[in-house]
Formats: sequence, structure tokens, C-alpha cells
Amino acid sequence: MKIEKIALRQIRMPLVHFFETSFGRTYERQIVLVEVFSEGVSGWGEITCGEKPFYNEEWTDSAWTIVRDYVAPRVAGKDLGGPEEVAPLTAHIRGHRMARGGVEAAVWDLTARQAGVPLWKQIGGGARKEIACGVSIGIQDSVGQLIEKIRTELDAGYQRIKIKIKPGWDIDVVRQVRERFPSIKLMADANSAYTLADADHLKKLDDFYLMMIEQPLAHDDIIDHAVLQARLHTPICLDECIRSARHAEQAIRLRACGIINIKLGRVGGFLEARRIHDLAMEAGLPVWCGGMLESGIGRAHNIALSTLPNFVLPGDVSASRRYWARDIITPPVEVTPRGTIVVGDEPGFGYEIDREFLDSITVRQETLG
Ligand code: OSB
Ligand code: MG
Repeated sequence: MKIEKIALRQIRMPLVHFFETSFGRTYERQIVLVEVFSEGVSGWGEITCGEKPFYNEEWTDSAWTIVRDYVAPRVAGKDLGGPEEVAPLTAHIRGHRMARGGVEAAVWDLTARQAGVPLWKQIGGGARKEIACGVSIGIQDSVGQLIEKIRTELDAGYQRIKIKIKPGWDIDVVRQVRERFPSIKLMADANSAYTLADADHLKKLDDFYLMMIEQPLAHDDIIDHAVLQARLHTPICLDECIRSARHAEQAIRLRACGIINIKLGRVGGFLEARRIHDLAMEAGLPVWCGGMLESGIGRAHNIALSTLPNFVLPGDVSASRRYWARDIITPPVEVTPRGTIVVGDEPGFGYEIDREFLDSITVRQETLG
């Protein structure tokens, strides 16, 4: 299969509600989509970086530049034996895994469509026909508002609640949420807001029987997480720290975490995501699928990923309507009253693209190769 051309498109999508983490507030997404073409068929990918280089080093403009100047020249015009060959073609680029992963995922979708099979089948998934859904709730203006939001999501059926924490919005907030909801599956994500000097403070979270604490310490420090994990009963889940299978191997060996959040973009696409999944499964660590406030395309890819066997915990993959007044796919992603997403059998990522709407929110476009 020859990749004839790669089309980049940046879209602007306002969120229905701002999303706040320890590194800032997002009101509107600027998302880069990738469409790859071969023999009359096209496949889609989403680059999951933020608008600013705060979650990791990537952002909308860096992703655009990396794909235009470094990824597309390596991939466009290439005759590929299969989608597994894409990631190695860009392995010489340091970092920028979300940019590289957006193209990689698009080729997986393309090959699934060419074969007439669903994306989940193409990546070797299919362990479940319904995936379990949780929600990630950002930092709010008040604990009352947070509790109200949690109530709404539980009423919608979501199986697990993740709240964001940061210094000044942590122990006391978790305590109040736990008092109000004594038996829900609850977890907290710090997005690297603490250091080992906060170990005694974080230890207080052990009182609230959380499922896990996600990425409390530095984005690039597996060793400190190992030191902290030895002091906590609550399992640590690593997000930012795990960018490759090599990192997963090191974190497992050092006992730095008990759970891994796998994000397709953060690790550079399906090939690496699967490697991490397999390593964790072999070591007996459960994994779940994280989110990056994706549009319908990235969301659909996350659904496919979540059908691999070791995605046994509810992920941050939830209904389109929690993010968008109107999504770019039809139908939008919907969640059942039991808090699941039903996985379809349509070829590729399984949803139609609303091209007219997509065009109306596109702010720039470029065709490469
Ligand atoms: O750490 O998981 C995270 C969003 C942006 C950046 C980082 C994270 C998140 C989320 C949102 O938690 C997950 C989602 O609902 O898409
Ligand atoms: Mg996280």
C-alpha cells in the first residue's frame, strides 16, 4: 500500500464546559486531524496534543510543523507492507509522539478500511463488545459545584469518577467527595503537581480508599514515583511518565506504579500502545485508556484501543456531549445507562465524518506529499 498523500487540518472546537487541570484551564480546543490517502480510500487520525506545551512538550503548532517537515516526508510516497511500518519510519524524531502517533493511527484506520474490517479488529482487539466508561472531572470553582457534577455523571451511569487535584485543591476536596459518595469508584489525578517533599501530605489520601492516584510527581520521573509508591497503600497510576514500552518496563521493574493509563497519542500510536498493553498484562498490571479531550475521531480510536484484553478498568472515554455541542462524527459517541460504549462492527473507526460541519470549523489545511 502506497501512502499517496497526507492532509492536515486544524479545527477549532469550543468545549461545552472549561476543563481545568493542575497546569491550567482549557475553554476551546485547536485540534489537528490527519487524513491519509491510498488507492481511493482514506483513513483518519487525531493528534491529541494540547494548545500549549503544558501536559507534555507538544502543542498544536509544534504538531503541525513536525508532521509537515519531518513525518510526512518520511511516510508520504512510501510503499508500506502494513501499519506496523509507520512508527519505525519516524523513530528518529525525538519526542513529539502525539504528532507522529496521529499519522500512525490514521494509517491503521486506512488499512482497516481497505480490509473492510473494524479498527478494533485491525489492531488485534475485540476482547469486549462494550467498554466501561469513567469520567474525568476538572477542577471546579467550588466543592459544591464538583459534587453537583459528580452527581450528574453518576446519574448518567458512569462507572468511575476521576477528579483532578492540585496543591490547595486536594485532601479536603477528596474528603468531602468521599463523605458524600462513600462507595463509588473514585480516583484523583494530579498531573505532576507534587514532589517527593509532599509525600506525607499525599499519604493522607490513603484514608479515602481511592482506586488509584494518577501521576502525582514529575512528568519524567519514574524513580521518585517508585519511592512514593513504597510509602502509599493507594496504587499509583502513571500517565505522563509512560511514553514508551521501555518506560513501562522500567516502571514495572521499579514498582513505581500498580496501574498504567495508556494514551494513544502520548505513546506514539497503536504499535507502542499495544506493546505497553502486552507488557503490563504479562506483569499483572491492569491498564485503562486515558483521554485528551478528543474530538470524535480520537474518541473512536480510543474505543477501539479499549477492546484489547487488558483494558480491564473503566477509562476516560466518555460521551461526545460531555465535550461538544456538536461532534464531527455521526452519530456522536453515546454512553448506555450502564456506563458503557457499545463497540460497532463498521469498517475503520466505525463512525461517519460530518464533512460539512468539519469544513465549517476548519481554520487551516495543507496537503503534503
Ligand atoms: O491527565 O488525563 C489527563 C485532559 C487533558 C490533559 C491531560 C488529562 C486530561 C484528562 C481528560 O483527564 C480526559 C478526557 O476526558 O478526555
Ligand atoms: Mg492524567
